[in-house]
Amino acid sequence: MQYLVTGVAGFIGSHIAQELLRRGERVRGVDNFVTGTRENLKELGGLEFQQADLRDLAAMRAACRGVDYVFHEAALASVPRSVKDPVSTNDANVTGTLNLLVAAREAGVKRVIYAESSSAYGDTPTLPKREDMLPNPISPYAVSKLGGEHYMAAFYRVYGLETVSLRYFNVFGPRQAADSPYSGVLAKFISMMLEGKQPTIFGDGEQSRDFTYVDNVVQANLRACTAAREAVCGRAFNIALGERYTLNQTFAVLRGITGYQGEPAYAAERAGDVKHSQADITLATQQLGYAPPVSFEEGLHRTVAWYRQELAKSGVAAASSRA
Ligand code: UD2
Repeated sequence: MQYLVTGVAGFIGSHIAQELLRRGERVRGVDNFVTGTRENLKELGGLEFQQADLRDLAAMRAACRGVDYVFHEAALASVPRSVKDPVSTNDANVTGTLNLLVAAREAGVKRVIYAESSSAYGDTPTLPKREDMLPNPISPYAVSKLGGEHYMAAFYRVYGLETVSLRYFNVFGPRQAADSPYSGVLAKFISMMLEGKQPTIFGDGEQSRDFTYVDNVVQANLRACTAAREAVCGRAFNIALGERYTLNQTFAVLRGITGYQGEPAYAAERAGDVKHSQADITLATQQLGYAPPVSFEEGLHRTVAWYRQELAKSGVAAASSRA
């Protein structure tokens, strides 16, 4: 089998590619390095890499040639980025996804698995979120990811291209970028706390998230490839832990793991933010055989250990450049 991972130099894409390579599979990856990094590719020995942008249909045609399965992880993620620049988010996430689907269909790809987002649910009061609830996106980012999901379903219905959408809930883990204003909260908090810097909580910290360790998401993707067509294609599945933690609770747990002594700063709530998010993962459990292997705390421990190691490496590099 030949696999294609879009966004392979990004956080989640690099983890999926790494697991496929570990299993001895043939993996091609594309990335435009807008948010992905060359550093992330270093872990991916054996990867066939093409630098390409999803907005370039000809490049997507070249990427899909001879491919059996596509994991579509490339996107401009981040709610605040989309609030600031909705057009770029739409170009990458909606037009980019459409181009990929057109190319995948022409190339006779067997199945496309899509990184959808829990932001599709928006701020509806009902918890946990179930796939049969009406979507209610708030931010341009949420609209763009949901747009991609609708294209996935349409390509299955209209052209018979097999597609599966996985609605990821706040994924975290090693290699998640921590150095951008648009970084995920756990990447930011962990790296700051390890450096003794004070993190800022937007709002009162009582907002909650279903934080999901990246290995759980990798498992879901691999199962989505092999699950029965009639059970999964043209559909969307929540991929999460099925629990929720407030930012205040999470900060307290991280204080224990990182050894950070200070308190968080508090600032105004972020525009487009959802208050509470938690998944019902019954459907993915039943139809994909999804069973998240890593708990929240275990995931935090592994993630902190990774950032600690990175910090030690950069400390060594800084010391040797001074010498
Ligand atoms: C959304 C989606 C998630 C994924 C992600 C990609 C929801 C519920 N989740 O995550 O599935 O698609 O987008 O970007 O829509 N925060 C702080 N301080 C900081 C940074 C963030 O307090 O320095 C808060 C932020 O206001 C929010 C929470 O932490 O309440 C999580 O923010 P995030 O950017 O990590 O992820 P979120 O929930 O927008």
